[in-house]
Amino acid sequence: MKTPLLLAAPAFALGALALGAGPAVAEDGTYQASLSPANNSGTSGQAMIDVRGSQATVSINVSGAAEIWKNAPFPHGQHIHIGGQGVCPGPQADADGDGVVSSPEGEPYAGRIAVSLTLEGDTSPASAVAADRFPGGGAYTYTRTITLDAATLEAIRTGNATVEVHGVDPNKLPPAVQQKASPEDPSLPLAATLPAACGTLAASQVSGPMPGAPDTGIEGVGKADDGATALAVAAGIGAVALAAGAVAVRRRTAGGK
Ligand SMILES: [Cu+2]
Repeated sequence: MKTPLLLAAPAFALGALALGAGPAVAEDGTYQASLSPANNSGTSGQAMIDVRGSQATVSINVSGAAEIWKNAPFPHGQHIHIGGQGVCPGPQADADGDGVVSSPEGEPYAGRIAVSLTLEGDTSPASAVAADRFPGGGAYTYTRTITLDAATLEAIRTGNATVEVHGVDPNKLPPAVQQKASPEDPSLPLAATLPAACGTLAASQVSGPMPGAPDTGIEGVGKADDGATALAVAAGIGAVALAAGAVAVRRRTAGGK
C-alpha cells in the first residue's frame, strides 16, 4: 500500500525543518561554574556565561588570588577549556610528581584552551598567556561579551567545558616549583600560569532554558498514528482547505452521475 508512504513524507519534512531550527534555541541559556582552589592557591570564585546564539556574556568574580607580581597586579590568565573530561584535575594529575598540577598535566581532565577570556582584543588560544590583557590582582570582577565557536558552544551545553583561572602566589608553592619555568611560556615562572581555580560549567537553575529540552511539537507529529492528521499538521491550513475542496469536488462528481 503506497498511501502511508506518501502521507509520511510531509510529516518527515516538517520534522527536519523543526529540528533545523531547534538547536539555536536549545543552546541559549545561562551556565555557571563554581571556581574551587587549585594548587594550594586559596583562589576561588564564580563564573557565569549567558549564551544567546553564538554570543556569550562572560562574568567572573575571583577572590583570594595572587596579588602582586613585579610591583604590579598579578595577571591572571583565564580560559574556557574544552575537549577533556569536563572536570577539574585532582592530585592524581600531577604526572611529574612535583606537588602541583600544571596546565598541561591537567589538560586530559579540564581540556585544552578553547577561549582566552581577555579584557580586550583576541580571545583565541593564541592569547592564552597574553598577561597584559588579563585581569589582575587579589580580587577582581570580569565581564565581557564575546563570540563562541560551535565546538565551544557544544562543550558548554553538554557539560564538557571548564573555566580556569591561572596564576598562583609563588610563596604558596613548594620551593623547587618556585624555580620552575612555565611549560606554556618559558619566559614566565611556572607560578604565573599554574591553575589557581577551576570549575565545570553547568546549566544554571537561575534562568534560561534547560539544554536539550524536548521539542514536544516534533514528537507529537512523529508519533501520530493517523496519517491524515500528520499531513494536515505538516502542510498547514492551506492544505486542509485544499483537501476539503477535493473531497467536495469528488462528492459533486459522484452526485452528478
Ligand atoms: Cu586555562
